Amino acid sequence: MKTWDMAWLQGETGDKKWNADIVGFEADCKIAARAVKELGTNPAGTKVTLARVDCEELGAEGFHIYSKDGGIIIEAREAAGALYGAFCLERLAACGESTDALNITSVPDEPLRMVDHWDNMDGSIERGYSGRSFFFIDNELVVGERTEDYARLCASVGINAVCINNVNVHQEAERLITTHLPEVRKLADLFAEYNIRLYLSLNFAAPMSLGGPQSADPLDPAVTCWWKQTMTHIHEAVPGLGGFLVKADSEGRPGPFTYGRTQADGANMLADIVRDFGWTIIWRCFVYNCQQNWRDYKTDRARAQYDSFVGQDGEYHDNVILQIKNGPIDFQVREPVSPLFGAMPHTRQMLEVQTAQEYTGQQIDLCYLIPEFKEILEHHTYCYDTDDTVADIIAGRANDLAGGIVTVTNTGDDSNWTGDSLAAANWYGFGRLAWDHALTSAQIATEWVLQTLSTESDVVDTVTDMLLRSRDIYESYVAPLGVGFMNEPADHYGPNVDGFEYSRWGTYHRADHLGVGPDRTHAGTGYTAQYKEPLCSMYDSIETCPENLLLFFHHVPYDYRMKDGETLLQHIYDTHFAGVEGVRSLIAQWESLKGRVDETVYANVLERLERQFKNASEWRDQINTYFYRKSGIEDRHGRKIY
Ligand code: GCV
Repeated sequence: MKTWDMAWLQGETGDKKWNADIVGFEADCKIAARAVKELGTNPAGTKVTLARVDCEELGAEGFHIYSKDGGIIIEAREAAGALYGAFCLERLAACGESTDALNITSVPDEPLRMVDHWDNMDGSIERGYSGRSFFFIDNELVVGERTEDYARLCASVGINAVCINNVNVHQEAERLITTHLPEVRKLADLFAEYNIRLYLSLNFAAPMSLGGPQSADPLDPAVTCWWKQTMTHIHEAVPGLGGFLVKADSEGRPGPFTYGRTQADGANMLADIVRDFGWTIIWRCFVYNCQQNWRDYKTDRARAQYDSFVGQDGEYHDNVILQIKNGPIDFQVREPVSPLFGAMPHTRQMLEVQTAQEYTGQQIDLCYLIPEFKEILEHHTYCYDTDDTVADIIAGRANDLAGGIVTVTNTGDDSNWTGDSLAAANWYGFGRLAWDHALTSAQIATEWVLQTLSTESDVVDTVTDMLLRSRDIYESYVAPLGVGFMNEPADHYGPNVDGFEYSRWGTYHRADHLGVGPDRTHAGTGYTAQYKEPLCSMYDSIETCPENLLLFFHHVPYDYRMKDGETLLQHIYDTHFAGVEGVRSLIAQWESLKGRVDETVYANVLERLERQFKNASEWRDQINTYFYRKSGIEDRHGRKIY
């Protein structure tokens, strides 16, 4: 399947302008062969030599590209580096860069650059907004042309690990580790040719549902024995697997807490069994009580991950990585960075972000997420004397314990892969940023537009500008200032201000007639104390708390004066009116491109933007009306509030 949006990968071997050859790699090396195929062997093309060199600096995946005598040399220590070098060369050419005087050395910032799918075996996708699964159809794992395109797509941006099934492992998906192993093997082998390790999500209680002991207690010898046998069988069938991803004790999923054991007990039990196979256990930290009582002002969901894990620092074995969501709650458009990053200096940690726009517009509303991902990576944790950022911690620069970075992906079987054609920029951008944290959001956006939509500079500038403005616009019309969760509980799209307020989910805004926001300071739930200084004091004080997180940390009166002198309430009114105007301006920008980009893309994006306009208007009216009715305070500008 070749579609317009894969333009950065298009062109079959014969059409390409390169004439690639390999030197020093084994003749039967499949990854090197992919690199050659990628570039093509057109006798009339520019000569590209993929050469194996023994240069430690390049590591297992890095490459050095340079121009020499009218040709191009791509040097790498391992074939993976040659493949990434080949994709880099293609990208440069597609972006219109001259290849006459190349001299680029590139080594990935993160060792593990992963994509998690929440695909179910019946073909549905949890929080999927771009069609159905292309991995699973009618309870079968399908390895076909689309899968191969996907592997190539991943490799082209440097992704080296993919978990194909939902962390909520139900029904047939449990049997991915038993009856479906032959197809799993086929997929793992295909992925391996693109330097991608395949991961599977596991049900922690699999022994009980797959005919083993009627317990999942990680310290029960019968349970351990069942896992040993099962893992040995899996290894015989699919030796090249990367490992497993586990969601335990979270949102109804079983886990070690049921047996009075710790998360470390659960993770280590599996890790010890798979260590000799070279596999990794990725253990999610998304552990919290989803049966909260809204009347309870002390229990705070934001505290849960830190409280559940931090005490076990140093207990996790070396092939366990803790996968931590970027914020303490759940992928809201604005949350503080989780205080767990850096707080476990003897534990491998990886960052989990969400490219699927569950709470950020569901691939209807435009929301380019790379600026957010960069903010998270650049966040200083103050956990080490060396002033480390989240990026330093997950890459292992802070403590020599490398983890990695993962995104919950936004792809499906829609012909453009991501529903909204512009949402593909998030997918592309995640991969590029995972490889190179120094890239700017603008660089990534521009690269993407050049390779997919147009090389005409005004089109590139317009779409880049739309992408770069989109997150701020989105943020301005949804739940204000980090308070989060004013969305519709059923599908998480659109406003429903009190939708979660009296529920069990622990996501409360606490609005009354005087003010809004949960109190997470020392006087409230005490969450701010989970941060190291100076962050703890900064968040704890309403004076120094960053304004865009004001309502995450503080219960703030409506007449509170913001830094620009406006009241909190007026700020809410103003931003919500402005948000809708922002969407109007996005539409105008896009309409200016009619006839300048592919017609199908044009129509697809316009249709989404029009839906976004309706959504933004609904948010504006519901949020403003809600606070007007609560407070009784008029808009200073006399605009229409219902
Ligand atoms: C896969 C949120 C989502 C769930 C998701 C969960 C998780 O709660 O709404 O659909 O489950 O996060 O990350 O495990």
